[in-house]
Amino acid sequence: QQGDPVEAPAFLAASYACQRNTPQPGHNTLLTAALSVLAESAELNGDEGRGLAFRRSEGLLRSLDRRVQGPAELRGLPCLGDHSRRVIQDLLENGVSSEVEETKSSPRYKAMKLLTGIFGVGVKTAKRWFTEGICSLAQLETSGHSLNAAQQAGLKYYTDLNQPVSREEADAVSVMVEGVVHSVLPGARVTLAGGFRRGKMSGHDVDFLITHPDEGKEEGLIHKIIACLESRGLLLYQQTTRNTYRESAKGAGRPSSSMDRFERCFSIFKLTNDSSPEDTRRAQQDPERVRVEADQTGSGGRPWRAVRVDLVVSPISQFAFALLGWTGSKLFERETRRWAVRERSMSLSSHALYDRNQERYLRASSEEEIFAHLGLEYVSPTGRNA
Ligand code: DGT
Ligand code: MG
Repeated sequence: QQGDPVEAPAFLAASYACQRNTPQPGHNTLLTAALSVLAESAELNGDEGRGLAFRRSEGLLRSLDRRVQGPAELRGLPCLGDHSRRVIQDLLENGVSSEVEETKSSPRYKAMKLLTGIFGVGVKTAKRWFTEGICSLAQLETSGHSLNAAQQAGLKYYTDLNQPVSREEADAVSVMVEGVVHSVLPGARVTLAGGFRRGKMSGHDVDFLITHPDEGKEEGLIHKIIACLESRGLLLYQQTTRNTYRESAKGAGRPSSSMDRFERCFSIFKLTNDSSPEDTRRAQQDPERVRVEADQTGSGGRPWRAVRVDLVVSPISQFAFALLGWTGSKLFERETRRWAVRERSMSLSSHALYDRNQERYLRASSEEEIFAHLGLEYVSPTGRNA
């Protein structure tokens, strides 16, 4: 019943996810789905360390190029802690893990998942509500809590936003975003990032990076994009943040301290049901048609759905770092930054790479150059599904 021990190839012995190629969806989806539940449960409890341990185990199993059939095959593999190994063994021997099943059916896990599934609600807020006995959307609505604008939109479009975005829908949104960006700044470049750049067939949102080959031209661009999207009736919600990133003489500081500093817009798009990429392209040439369709907001059988979209604007000089940082996966990003600090004494962010030994920033105009600076073999986006 137990398979032969596998002679682990060198890349499998690698303990950082950024040293491995991790295609999608992997050969061990039963195991990775189970570990993902335990990771999520720990994260929802605010136990980051425990969550990360399960995520690392999950990432390692995702990278294996064959299906694990017995515990003996796990010998010599890094990243698998005792707890993860016990769960895997259970799954391999019984086809199910009682711990995972109990977690999935626990009222706390179910309520926390539901509440954090509301756009704009983080773990802290959900925890507070759960402690007050709120376990459903109906209870939240009658609780008398005042919700901020993001949470109100999250509640209003809850069903849509918890329905995965398909590849085709992402392509339709891409055409919309490209049309708008090019109309407000010719020559600007729009790049699909996030899970879709990694080749995923569905996602929880659509992530875009926007830049212009002439440094400085991108300043203030997000506001023009938003104004144009709004005039075409394509936005249901948006919140914009300014670019607050500045290089400091002391370097990038802590690896995570310079995140989130780009001009950025968290938004909810109104995507019409017939928005195939081709239709959307045609509609771009006739914005009035899109506006009229988008106005048909009847609640019964409405001809559109809400889709979460993140727009991030980067100066061209930081673009390679932004692209690496916004392509993910989250574990791949975390591991790349951990590798940089621990193995190279460098600070990596979505803006820059700082070499602490040389006390200087290392420039890069492509992801390949960043991997080279870090002394890592290049991993293509489709291999970053850790
Ligand atoms: P999804 O959307 O659930 O299918 O999966 P992803 O991988 O697209 O995840 P998402 O959209 O949450 O984030 C995409 C990548 O962007 C993620 O791997 C890391 C990065 N990212 C997300 N949020 C932030 C942020 O607030 N700051 C920075 N710097 N990066 C972020
Ligand atoms: Mg995404």
